[in-house]
Amino acid sequence: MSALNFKTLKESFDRDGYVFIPGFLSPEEVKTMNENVKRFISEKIPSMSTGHYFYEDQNDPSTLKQMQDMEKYDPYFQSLAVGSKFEEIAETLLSDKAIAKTVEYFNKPPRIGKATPPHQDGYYFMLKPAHAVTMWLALEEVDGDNGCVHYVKGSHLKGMRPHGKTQTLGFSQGITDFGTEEDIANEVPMPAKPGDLLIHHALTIHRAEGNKSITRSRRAMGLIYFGASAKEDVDAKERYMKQLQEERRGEV
Ligand SMILES: O=C(O)CCC(=O)C(=O)O
Repeated sequence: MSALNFKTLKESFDRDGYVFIPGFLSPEEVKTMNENVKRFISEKIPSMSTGHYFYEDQNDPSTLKQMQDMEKYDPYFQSLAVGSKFEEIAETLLSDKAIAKTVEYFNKPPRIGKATPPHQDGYYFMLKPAHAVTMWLALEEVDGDNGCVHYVKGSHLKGMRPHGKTQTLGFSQGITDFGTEEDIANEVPMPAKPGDLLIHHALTIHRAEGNKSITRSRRAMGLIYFGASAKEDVDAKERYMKQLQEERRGEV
């Protein structure tokens, strides 16, 4: 990757609500990351809290779709989030100290990987203001067939949209009025190669299609950083987590 121009990155992030950095990781770095993901899955899942990992089909471990808080379980993923080049870019885009919140894994297993509902991460974060970024790094080739991310350009400038419950494990909330003319006109698909990095603002609307391929998975890493100056609405968050637990137990 040629040297990044932080000023240009920040300008396009502020304007569009996202940036795309091709080849952010070298093929060697992607190989190391893939090896660590594989190691993590076999070593750590047995000790992870429920709610930190999800399968498309609970009875089939090959359908692992999502993991979160990986940095809490493993030093490799901790070092990815803190004191890293990801953190450096987060600080540039936020113009703030960046607090690493979580390291995630997103897969869409072949054929059964479900769509990611349109949403704004800020709805889940409950921050005032929604001063945070999400990074999404392709671990393999991702395109329209296996479910690339789509961004609605400029949507971060238009505030929070209404969200409601979805049936998608790991993405319990989605925008209820998504699909306006403006959404459709401004939507941009983001195919990516291994090592390419997407970064979006906490208010940027995004979604992904399901995986239509019968042979290819769709694996990616996610990293979330909050701006240190934003305040977490702790009460709202607690209420929301309780609601999720109740939904999971089928109480509501
Ligand atoms: O990987 C996906 O399908 C969506 C990821 C996402 O919504 C996010 O990183 O905020």
